[in-house]
Amino acid sequence: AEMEVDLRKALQEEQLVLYYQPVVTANGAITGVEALVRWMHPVKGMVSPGEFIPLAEQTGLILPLGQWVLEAACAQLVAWSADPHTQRLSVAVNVSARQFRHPDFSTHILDLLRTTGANPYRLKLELTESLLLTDFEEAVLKMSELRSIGVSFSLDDFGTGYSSLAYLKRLPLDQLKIDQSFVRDVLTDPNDAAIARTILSLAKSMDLGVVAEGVETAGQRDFLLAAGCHAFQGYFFGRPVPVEQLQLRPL
Ligand code: G
Ligand code: G
Ligand code: MN
Ligand code: NA
Repeated sequence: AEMEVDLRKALQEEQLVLYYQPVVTANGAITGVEALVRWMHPVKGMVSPGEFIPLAEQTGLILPLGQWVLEAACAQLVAWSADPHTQRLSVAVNVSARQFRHPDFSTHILDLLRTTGANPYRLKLELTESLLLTDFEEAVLKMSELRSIGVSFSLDDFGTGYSSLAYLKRLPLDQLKIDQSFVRDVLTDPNDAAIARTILSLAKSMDLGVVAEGVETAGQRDFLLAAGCHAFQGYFFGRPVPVEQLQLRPL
């Protein structure tokens, strides 16, 4: 309860910050970023979203919090649009279940894009399998509406949920994100290697993009590249950092 009061205050007093983790090609050139929210608590220091997102979901604070994240991400897109070196960067935003299920979710995003002037083609929304499986038809409608104006969708933590291929086929998705739990031991665990290859071939046959998450070594990158992966995210390429610390030029 104390943390709930604190989080409410954090929203009012602008204690939240967006960190950005680069999404890169095999040679390390940045193509976009994933926005990852951080709470700069006046006493506790930096609090991880793993700690406060679940609380925000329970209390409903995820609605204003999620809106704040989307606003900040759109403002960043607008800032980047002025410079030829950065104007093609995309920003991926994690969307929580309660946020996505809100009846006005699509309307809020449309309004936000209109008022900020952010390019919808640069905004990617990350959804999880479990979020999509409840109210499947409703989810498809919302996604289609936003996709028709250029917003794209990624399925986050892919492989850890329960979605069947029949569902996957019907979702208006652009991209799968291979969960980091399969990447971690991809060089030593034959099962993880098989899962990574399967996701890549599935994505190819369904004409979906793929980002491998949690890439920490050149060896993992090389394996995934040989298996047909062309987009990567992970500490090997860059940790989540404040925008001023992003390395925006190709490595
Ligand atoms: O950023 P890590 O850096 O610790 O993120 C931990 C978890 O918090 C991840 O599952 C990530 O998807 C989630 N997360 C990070 N930022 C956001 C956000 O802005 N909104 C939501 N809903 N989840 C987020
Ligand atoms: O659930 P989602 O995939 O949105 O969350 C991504 C999480 O993974 C964040 O907490 C982020 O900080 C973390 N992360 C990003 N790159 C790496 C990595 O290379 N290794 C590990 N262990 N975690 C990572
Ligand atoms: Mn994510
Ligand atoms: Na993920």
